[in-house]
Amino acid sequence: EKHSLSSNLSDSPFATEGITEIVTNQKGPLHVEFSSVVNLDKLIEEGSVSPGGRFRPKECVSQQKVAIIIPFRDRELHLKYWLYYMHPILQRQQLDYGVYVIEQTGADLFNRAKLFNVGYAEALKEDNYDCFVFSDIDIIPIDDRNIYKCYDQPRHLSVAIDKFNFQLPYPQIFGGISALSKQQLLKINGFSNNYWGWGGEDDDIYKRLSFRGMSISRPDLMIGRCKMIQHERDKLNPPNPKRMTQLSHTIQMMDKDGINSLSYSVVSSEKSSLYTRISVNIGSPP
Ligand code: UDH
Repeated sequence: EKHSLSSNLSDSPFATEGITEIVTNQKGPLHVEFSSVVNLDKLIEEGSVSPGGRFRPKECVSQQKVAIIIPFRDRELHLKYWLYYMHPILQRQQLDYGVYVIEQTGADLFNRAKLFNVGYAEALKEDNYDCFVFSDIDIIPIDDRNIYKCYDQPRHLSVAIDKFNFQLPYPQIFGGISALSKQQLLKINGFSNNYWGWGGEDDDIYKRLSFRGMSISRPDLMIGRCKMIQHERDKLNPPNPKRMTQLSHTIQMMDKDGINSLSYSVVSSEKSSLYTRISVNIGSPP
């Protein structure tokens, strides 16, 4: 039996309460490691992923169309691991999905949240996605029951990372991997475009969500286990010294800083066999 069965006939794709999902393709805990170099040839030859990193299950119709958005610059090796491990997991989860790597060009400070907004806007130009998973390139779930889809409430997926001893570092944390429906994103005007450098942007997202009356949904600490690829801090992503001050103004800023103020230009867009790479100019910090 390969189909995903529901015990309840709710017509909302985000209604999860009271629904038992039986997805027998899933395996539970997985082996994931980053010590040997991975080869993507087999995955490409297999042909299950369509150009641009699109997939939809043959056995059923997925409830949601999911765009996976990855903020990116100069992490080619991490991208290989991500594709190698994630495509098989996402396929077993029977998702209808597309993978968008949003690459910041130039040598300005990195801006993770603005790249998320760009990914949202660009994915919607391509298809009518109703769920957006925002993922760092260097975090892989090690249990495939951690589903990359949207829920009634914004979802935090990377809850138990090896780097943090498989614990949640603090209850409001919303960094790493998260999933928001189009509706949830529109309620908060997307994300801030103004966090240049490392830190703060994820807490800003949490504040936006809670100011709009939403709460965080999470898998438990076993299903939510993830591994992170160890790396040094990127030169162009030093801690943002303004982040604390910025975070004290989220409530005043959120209606004018976000999807409605987003400005960028696409430098190039390329559909390769396992993902779509969109390189963008997102401007410079003030
Ligand atoms: N990212 C890039 N390129 C960059 C910076 C960030 O692609 O130059 C993306 C990537 O998807 C990454 C995400 O943004 O997963 C988050 O950035 P990060 O991995 O640098 O953030 P994290 O908090 O690490 O995971 C901070 C540096 C830790 C240094 C530890 C030194 N021992």
